Amino acid sequence: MIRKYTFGTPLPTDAVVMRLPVQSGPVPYFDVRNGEDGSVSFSLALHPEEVIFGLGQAVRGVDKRGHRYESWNSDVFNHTESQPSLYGSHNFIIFFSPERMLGVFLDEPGRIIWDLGYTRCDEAVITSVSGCLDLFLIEEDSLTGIAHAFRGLTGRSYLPPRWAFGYIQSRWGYASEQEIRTVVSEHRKRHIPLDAVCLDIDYMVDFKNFTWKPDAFPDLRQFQSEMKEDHLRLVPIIDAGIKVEEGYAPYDTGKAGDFFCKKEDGSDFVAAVWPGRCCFPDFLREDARRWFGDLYRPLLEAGIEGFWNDMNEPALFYSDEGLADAFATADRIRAGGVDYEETWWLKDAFNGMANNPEDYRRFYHLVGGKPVRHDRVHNLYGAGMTKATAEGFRRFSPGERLLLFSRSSYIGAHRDGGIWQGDNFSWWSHLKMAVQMLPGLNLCGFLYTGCDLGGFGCDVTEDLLERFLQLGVFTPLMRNHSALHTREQEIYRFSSWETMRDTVSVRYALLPYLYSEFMKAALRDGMYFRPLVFDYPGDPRAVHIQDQLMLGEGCMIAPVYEQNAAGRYVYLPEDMLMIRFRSGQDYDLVPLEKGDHWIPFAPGEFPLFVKKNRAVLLCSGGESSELLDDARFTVLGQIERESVYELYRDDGRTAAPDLENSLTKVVLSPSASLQTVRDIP
Ligand code: MIG
Repeated sequence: MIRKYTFGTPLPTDAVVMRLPVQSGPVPYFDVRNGEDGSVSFSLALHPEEVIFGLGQAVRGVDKRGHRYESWNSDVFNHTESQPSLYGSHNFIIFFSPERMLGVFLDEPGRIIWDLGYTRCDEAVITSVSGCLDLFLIEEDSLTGIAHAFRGLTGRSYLPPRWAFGYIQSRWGYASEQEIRTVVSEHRKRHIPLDAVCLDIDYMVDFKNFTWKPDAFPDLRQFQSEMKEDHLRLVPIIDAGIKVEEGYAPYDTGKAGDFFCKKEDGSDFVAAVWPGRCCFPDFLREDARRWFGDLYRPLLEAGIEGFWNDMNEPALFYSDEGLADAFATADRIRAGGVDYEETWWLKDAFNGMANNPEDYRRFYHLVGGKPVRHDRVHNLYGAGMTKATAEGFRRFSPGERLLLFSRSSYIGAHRDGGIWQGDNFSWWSHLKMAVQMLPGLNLCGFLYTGCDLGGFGCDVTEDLLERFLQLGVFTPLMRNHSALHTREQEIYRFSSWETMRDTVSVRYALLPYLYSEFMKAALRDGMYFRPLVFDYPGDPRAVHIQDQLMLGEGCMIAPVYEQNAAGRYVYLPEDMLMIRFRSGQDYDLVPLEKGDHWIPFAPGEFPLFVKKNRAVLLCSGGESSELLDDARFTVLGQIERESVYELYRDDGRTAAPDLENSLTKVVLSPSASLQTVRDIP
């Protein structure tokens, strides 16, 4: 059951696809308080055993209780435990205690504060700063039921093409066709599977969107078509800002259509990002989205089938006004004399220029023809860009799925694209963080996601990359990405590249199976990754497990995320079969009993656990997703009673998949052996 309550005059967000009557009368569960500042807060006493799931892209554990978060899309290059916000606003949580099971969604694009047992450990207080919102309360008789109902409310998750489940190599700094050919050949000659290479901002002319360097990429269409013959795709980046430069078509056409965000005086808002001074498309306007979406055309016509959208919080290095303010502060200090305290102000004046809250109050969007100040709708900006891109894709190739993943997002954008988890570091703690963020993202509809494997910032070590890859084997987006000036982290750079290659080979052996699990989850409004308690609601141990996740219908993962760990503890909520992988062909099959186990995992080893009477399907592998044989499988499982596995297969690209007709029922018969080879035509 979903109930809707409205406070103030909420602005449209397009998050919800279901029409519901607005309830009158008091909101159950919560004490509602109107703040003197115009805010509205909802408070609720927490049961001692209550856990809180959700919030999507946020730091800390699977259970969000015990901290204060803010929904305020931010370009934060340092995901410490104290970060209140990351790049997306995913305002959905589930309260779960012996006494209650309640889903809560706040549909409001301004700032939301989530005090989840922070100020008082026994109370949750959720505040909409604007005082406006649609509040949705979801009650079902299971956690999965709530998750499913929420997806019904907000719509089906984005479906990427099947090749997007292949291994993707990326790095900020790849500057030419030549460099990319080298990256590819270094993979191919070692038989490290690879499906795509990302182009970061270095492919553009002066970081200008929709341009590419003529010397470095003389014939992009030809290059992409050669790559495609080798079953590879190029995935270029697009940033939110459009460089202010007359004669540059995206600027000229944007200006002609008046599609940029405006200041109060009606002039275009300008702030610097990578290309220098930029204007910002008003993605909240349909006509601006149409214009922007069509800008992808030349790249699509060159054969590009995937993009990543960046800097769309939007990230701002500084505005004209912000820079002027900083200089004014510097001049004032110089005139007044510098002492130790002034040097702090001086530093703050310049360090505080990026993503400055002042700047988000300097510009306006047109919503229904009326100007709305940016900070009122801040959290929608990235979602608007995703929408513009997806709409453009649909106009260009209506029948096909293209790859799109964005940095910034809001619920609703999960229908149009995936997201990556943002600028993590090459830290062991960030490997754990990536694991813990996944179920929240799935709960909020973002199924196609993954972190920068190896870590984006800082220098990776071999063992860390290997353990990151072991997680990446299971995340729908499996991308190795790193920042300029950090240690190069392509697999082939390392002495243990063979081990890493074997790890990637597990992904390819599992690819048809993981794709099948993903597609069923997406098409049935389910979750691909879940906290354990979603499957074992009555198990008091399962509810507190923070570092293992259920995957698909029948599996569980338990990544190793500590340096030099020779293994780890794993809690099995029921008897399971452990597949301890070394490669797609090399693994141990170990039936284990419900309970706690310490299990050794040598550096190149990692597990997948399978419930009884469920199966995992391995294909014979290959170096590209397009070269896998998905008609012949090794079926792994502990089958004690006749069961059925539904294998989802389609052409991997149709925009309108037909679930029922894409399923093959694989009958699993009771058997003493844990693996059988099956032809599944
Ligand atoms: O300010 O395009 O999160 O993945 O490599 C940094 C360069 C801009 C941030 C993205 C990252 C990307 C980088 N970008």
